[in-house]
Amino acid sequence: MPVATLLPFTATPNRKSASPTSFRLTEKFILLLVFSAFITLCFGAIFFLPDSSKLLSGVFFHSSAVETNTRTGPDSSDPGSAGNDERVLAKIKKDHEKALLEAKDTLQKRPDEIKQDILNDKDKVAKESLGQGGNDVNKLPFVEYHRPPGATGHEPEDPEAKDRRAKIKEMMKHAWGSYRRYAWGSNELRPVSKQGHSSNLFGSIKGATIVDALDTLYIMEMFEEFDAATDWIEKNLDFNVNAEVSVFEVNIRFVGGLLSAYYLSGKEVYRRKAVELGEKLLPAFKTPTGIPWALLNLKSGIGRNWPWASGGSSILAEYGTLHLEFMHLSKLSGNPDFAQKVMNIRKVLNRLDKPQGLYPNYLNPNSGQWGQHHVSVGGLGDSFYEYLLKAWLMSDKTDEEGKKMYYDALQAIETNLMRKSSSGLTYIAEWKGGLLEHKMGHLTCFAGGMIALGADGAPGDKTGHQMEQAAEIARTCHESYARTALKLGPEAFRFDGGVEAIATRQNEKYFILRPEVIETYMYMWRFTHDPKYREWGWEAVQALEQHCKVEGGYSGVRDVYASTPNHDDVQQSFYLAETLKYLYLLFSDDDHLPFDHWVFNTEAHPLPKNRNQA
Ligand code: DMJ
Repeated sequence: MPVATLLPFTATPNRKSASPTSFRLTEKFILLLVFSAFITLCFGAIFFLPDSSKLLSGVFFHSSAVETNTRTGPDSSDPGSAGNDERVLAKIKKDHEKALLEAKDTLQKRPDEIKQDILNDKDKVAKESLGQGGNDVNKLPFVEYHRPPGATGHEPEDPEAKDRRAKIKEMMKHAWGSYRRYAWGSNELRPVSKQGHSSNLFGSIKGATIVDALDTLYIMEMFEEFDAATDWIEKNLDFNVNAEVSVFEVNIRFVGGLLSAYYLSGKEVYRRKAVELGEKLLPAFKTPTGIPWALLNLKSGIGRNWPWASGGSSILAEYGTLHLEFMHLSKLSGNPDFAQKVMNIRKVLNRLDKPQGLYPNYLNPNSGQWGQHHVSVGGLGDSFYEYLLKAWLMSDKTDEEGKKMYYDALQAIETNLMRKSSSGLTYIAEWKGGLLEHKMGHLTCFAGGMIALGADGAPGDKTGHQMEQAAEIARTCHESYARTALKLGPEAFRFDGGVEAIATRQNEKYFILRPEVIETYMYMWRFTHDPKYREWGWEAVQALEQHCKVEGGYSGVRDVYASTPNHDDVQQSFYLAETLKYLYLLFSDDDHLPFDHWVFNTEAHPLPKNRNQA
């Protein structure tokens, strides 16, 4: 079709320059160009002006949305339309309020938390597009993240508590800052010689202090340090090592630390790393009974037990301290294996006869029979009892089996191990084939906190009785500190040979920055608000500052009865994970990591209770 026919009104008959034909053609061509540019501009404006979709729907898809509504809903002349309008208005109001709340929530978040929310949303959309729950086996299932209450706190109103809490944060800064300066990436710090320290408990896995300290950094709002730790973990934390590790230690410090960091911060990297490490630990359960080995080569998956453990036995406090972390691993990975493994441990235990109702420290993973009949609520036994109680609490009190096992065990401990000294100090002795050794370990002092935590659910009106027991144990453990020259507690203290709460053997006089006594003060403070627990905690702070603080961090001491400290030159990772965290919580208000929502693993890593996981 000729252009002239298309554009009759563009003809300019008076033009003189070129021949009429050629002139007309050129002009028509130019006019065609101008016209098509104009049309393009109009379309461009429609498509690209802000809110063009609304314009489009209004212009081209005339009121289709409105029509859809009127077709499905009552006609405007319908007598019910007034009610409909109200419903629509109510919905608009509700949506508006929801949006306001969300905006308020977002404003309260840190930039990295907002970033994390965006990543979570993206992940959710990606998973949804993969199909229900996600089908990619190499990826973890989508888990909606909700931060449980009390992940961070606020300054206490009480001025003394406020100052003391600030002081603990300063201590954390010194411990962490020194580690960062002198031992970054090593497992622990040698604060006197100012260099890294590696414990063979972790094989060649590195960074124990970083992972153990993560949640303490978070709850103290040391976010810059937390971010530096996260960065190190993303780039350097590697579990593909050809080395033997302690399954228990790696679980409580690394898996526990990573899980807590995930629940506090919502950062996916922690969930991924926790599950990756958990999977590496699973071969430890390949024994005839499913009772795991103590030691495991992470590369070969070959396990064995400590050579010193009675007849090749596994240790109660080690295989009995996996439950909390493994239940969370199943939840976060969608892999039921973790939960099955730890539930099977209970099955094995429940089939066995228990001497006087007690659980011996040693159990052979091949035969499923007890080794030596030694029983302890300290080293080799301690956290097994703690995890029975906390499994019940963490399950929002649905794990009746854990509950029964805990209260039955506690009754047997009270009957057979708990004693009173002649001056009236309550202690928990060790039991060796029916004979009592009147010694209590520093480790055993955690039991004051545990008994207080469980007292509320004690069967048969025993709540008051158990609270008294807990208070008495706290007092005894305080005495073990008060009766030393440095005002720090020995590794073990005795109630025989004319002494009470005093270490008599040279190899029991050391203090390695352990948390258990302060842990018990923290629980007792929360349940009683008796000021003496804060005072006792403060005494410990002063002793730590005076005798353990050195230029390059904090060090353990070799003899708490010597008038001047002889430093052991190790800053244990649990000092940052536990001792400083429990001190900080002791001087915080109760709504910071509230017991209603959190349980602490045995390395003081907070894990949410089931009620938070709707
Ligand atoms: C920590 O690693 C844990 O608390 C464990 O349960 C026992 N010992 C240390 C601290 O003393």
